[in-house]
Amino acid sequence: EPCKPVVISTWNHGLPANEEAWKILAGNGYSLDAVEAGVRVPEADPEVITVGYGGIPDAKGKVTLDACIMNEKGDAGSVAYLQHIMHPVSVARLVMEKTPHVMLSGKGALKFALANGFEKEKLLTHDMRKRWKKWKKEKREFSPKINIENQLEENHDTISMLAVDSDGRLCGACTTSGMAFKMHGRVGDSPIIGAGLFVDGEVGGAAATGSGELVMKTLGSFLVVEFMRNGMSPAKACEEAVKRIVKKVPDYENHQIGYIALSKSGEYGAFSLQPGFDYAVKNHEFTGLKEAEAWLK
Ligand code: SD4
Repeated sequence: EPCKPVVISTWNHGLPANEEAWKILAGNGYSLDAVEAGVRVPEADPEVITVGYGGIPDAKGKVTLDACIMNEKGDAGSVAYLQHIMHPVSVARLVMEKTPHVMLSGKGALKFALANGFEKEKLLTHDMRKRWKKWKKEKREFSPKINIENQLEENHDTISMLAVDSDGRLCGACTTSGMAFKMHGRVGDSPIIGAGLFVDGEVGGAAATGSGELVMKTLGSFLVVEFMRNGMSPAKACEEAVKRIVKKVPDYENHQIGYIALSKSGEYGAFSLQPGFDYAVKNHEFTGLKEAEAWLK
């Protein structure tokens, strides 16, 4: 029997995020509150340069954020190309709870956030502004790079989080500043329901990190959940979704993709394209990082 409650999230910034989520899960709270509280940790942390405040800007030096959230009933909310707001995941939650829509973008999303009490903040840190200036001087071409440790253009550090609470409710959230120095206006997979995140409370949830375009073209998270629906384990479902990319995308070797998945019962797993994809897990039996198996060795 898998252990509940449980929370899993992408990369090592998932460790402190899981701890925050756990405070809610351990008190028999709602997994939706847990995933929101969890991913707000890296959103507010300037050291995490691929999410929220302190995120890497786009080619024009603007920090533009993508995020979404989904609950066990299939309700979803999302924001894309949102500027000046530190916690896009919380705006996404309000889109889900307070509007008849799923997704708001750009200026409209900002207006909605401000109308709901969010503060306008400066998200581009001094440090990131300097690095962006340096990037601009050196090269103007956008070129995604796979994960190389401690490299600024670490292009895959979205936080995606999935949790099952003690009542068996499965929810997920995803938030990112997107690809480093992306084209101005570019939106990735992270706010796209079914791509960066998908939850079916009767089956399981899945979420992605890595080159968003590849995830979008294969509707990766939805695909993982469908594989689980058809009987695959979370890890196997993630592997099959990575293999779909390998089959469909000719230059897949230049990219990293990581999927995490969690079943309704609390079984979890992950798989990545390149080696080196860590994900953070917390339940009553285990707290720590696991390295996903990878397609390329
Ligand atoms: C995106 N999937 O925007 C995200 C990138 C990522 O840090 O994982 N970034 O394509």
